[in-house]
Amino acid sequence: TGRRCVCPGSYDPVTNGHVDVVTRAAALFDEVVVAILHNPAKQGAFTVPERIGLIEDAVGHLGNVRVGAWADTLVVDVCREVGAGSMVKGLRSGTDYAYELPMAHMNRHLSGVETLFLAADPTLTHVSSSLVKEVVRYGGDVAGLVPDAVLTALHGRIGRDRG
Ligand code: COD
Repeated sequence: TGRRCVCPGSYDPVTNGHVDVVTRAAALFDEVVVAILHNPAKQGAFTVPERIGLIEDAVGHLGNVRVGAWADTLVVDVCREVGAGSMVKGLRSGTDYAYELPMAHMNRHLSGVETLFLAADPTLTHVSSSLVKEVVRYGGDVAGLVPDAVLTALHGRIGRDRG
């Protein structure tokens, strides 16, 4: 086997910020499981199969990354199922930290799983799935912030031409 971690998230859709975290996690661990989970606070723009396809397209070249989705499941149960002792997440700001810290404590309380935080790439700290969707919805350009396939998918799904 080997050292394995989980990179959990909504990935609706995957951005270059996610790709950066997964790529760096793949350099630190023998295997990375990208886990698409349900965030009860968020309504999805892309279906789970669409999200899986877009992530695989973006990180498939990394030989030690696989992608899965779980419904109605705790992230700690995903970690147990795939045999990961830790999860890796990105931190963009103090707001991320405030959101992530109680989850890290709760997940460690529940199962002992550790949460490791990678400082976001400073060129990508403004990138989030929700902001990217909002910008595209109103005709803005997010090239360079998401993989090319995501750009195409976003335009097909929610984009409009500038009037
Ligand atoms: N740069 C670096 N990191 C980034 C960037 C960026 N530009 N953008 C996002 N990230 C990081 C985020 O900080 C996060 O760590 C990760 O990428 C995923 O981000 P999102 O937005 O896709 O995912 P979230 O925050 O909606 O994911 C929340 C979970 C689905 C992980 C959470 O709700 C969860 O664990 N749900 C399962 C149920 C559960 O176990 N609940 C109890 C938790 S205690």
